[in-house]
Amino acid sequence: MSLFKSVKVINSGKAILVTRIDGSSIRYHSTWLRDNSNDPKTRDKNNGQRLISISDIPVNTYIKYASLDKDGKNITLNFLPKKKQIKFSVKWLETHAYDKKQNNSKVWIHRDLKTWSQATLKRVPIISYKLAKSNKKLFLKWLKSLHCYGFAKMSGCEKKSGTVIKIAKLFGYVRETNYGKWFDVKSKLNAVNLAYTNLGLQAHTDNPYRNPVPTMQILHCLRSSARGGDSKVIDGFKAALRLKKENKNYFNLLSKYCSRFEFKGKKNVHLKSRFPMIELSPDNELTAVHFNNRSIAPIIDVPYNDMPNYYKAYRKFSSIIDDPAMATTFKLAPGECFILDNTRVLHARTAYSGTGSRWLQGCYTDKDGLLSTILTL
Ligand code: NM2
Ligand code: OGA
Ligand code: ZN
Repeated sequence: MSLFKSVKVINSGKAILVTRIDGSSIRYHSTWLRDNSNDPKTRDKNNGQRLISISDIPVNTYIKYASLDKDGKNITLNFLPKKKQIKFSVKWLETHAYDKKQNNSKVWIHRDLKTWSQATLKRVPIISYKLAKSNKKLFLKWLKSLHCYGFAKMSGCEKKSGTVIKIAKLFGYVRETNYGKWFDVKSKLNAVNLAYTNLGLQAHTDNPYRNPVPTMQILHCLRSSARGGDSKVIDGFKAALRLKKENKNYFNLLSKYCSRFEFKGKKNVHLKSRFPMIELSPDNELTAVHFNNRSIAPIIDVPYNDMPNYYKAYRKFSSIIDDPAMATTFKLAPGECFILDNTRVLHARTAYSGTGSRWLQGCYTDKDGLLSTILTL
């Protein structure tokens, strides 16, 4: 961490400019600094939450004096018109720097994430239920890889109904939906959802018809003696980036216009949503993929003139998703489960035969729990 060499007040106190030992410099605004003060009147000492609101900071806040401590580790700022003296550590200022070049025109992926295809995810990160419970270090490593790839496996889980809830509780909270706290994925008569048949399912994200979508899913295997029923997972971010590379216009169409999704259950269930198939944040971070051929509803947010190309883009994206080179394929054995980031990783299954049995149990949970567990372990 480079130390600061000097600090000076600029722009009539509306900002400071600090110069580093290496000669480079960086600026911070007075209102931003005042807002981020860490004194006990600004933030509660007990819980760290902010006690003030933005209206408590005068519009004409400025810095009268700024000085660098002798050891170069802190700077002291004197604010006016509301008199206040605040210290900031140089280290804190460096980690929260915002005066830097930003490239907002590029689609970006958070640096903690790594995209993958069949070739790059040969070795699926895996842990046993027992180790997940008993070995903090290995468990944390596994959680981080789940976060990084949006996918991981667990082995050695109990082959008992309801175990999927125990797995979810290892790192988060179960999201109850109209399908229950957890659900049986089995072939049923008059199935309310095609997942509850023995048909193959094209790679998809679950519940795109629900807003907010469940951000994680767990599928746990209890029986798998039927022929077929293999699982496939695909990195939706990798697929989106491939689409962008192969046809930028198609990528733009799928991120610019919303698709529609809908699910009608038997009783008291009617879910509708509106999401782009490729979701970007305002600064062009790839934030989610919503893709499910079974639940897409009539698309009505694409202007007439763009509709033919929108369909071409949709078709192309679908063919990338179907490309075997994108997918990691495996067959779950009883006692195994996989966990995925449902905003990013798509899953599929091949059809299975009527002889033998196949029984999975699934549940939804959310990424906030996963991230919080990673940060606190
Ligand atoms: N189930 C398994 O999102 C979907 O409709 C896929 C979800 C029924 C909870 C299936
Ligand atoms: C699902 C699903 C896959 C499978 O339940 O959402 O996609 O392998 N199931 O049965
Ligand atoms: Zn599914």
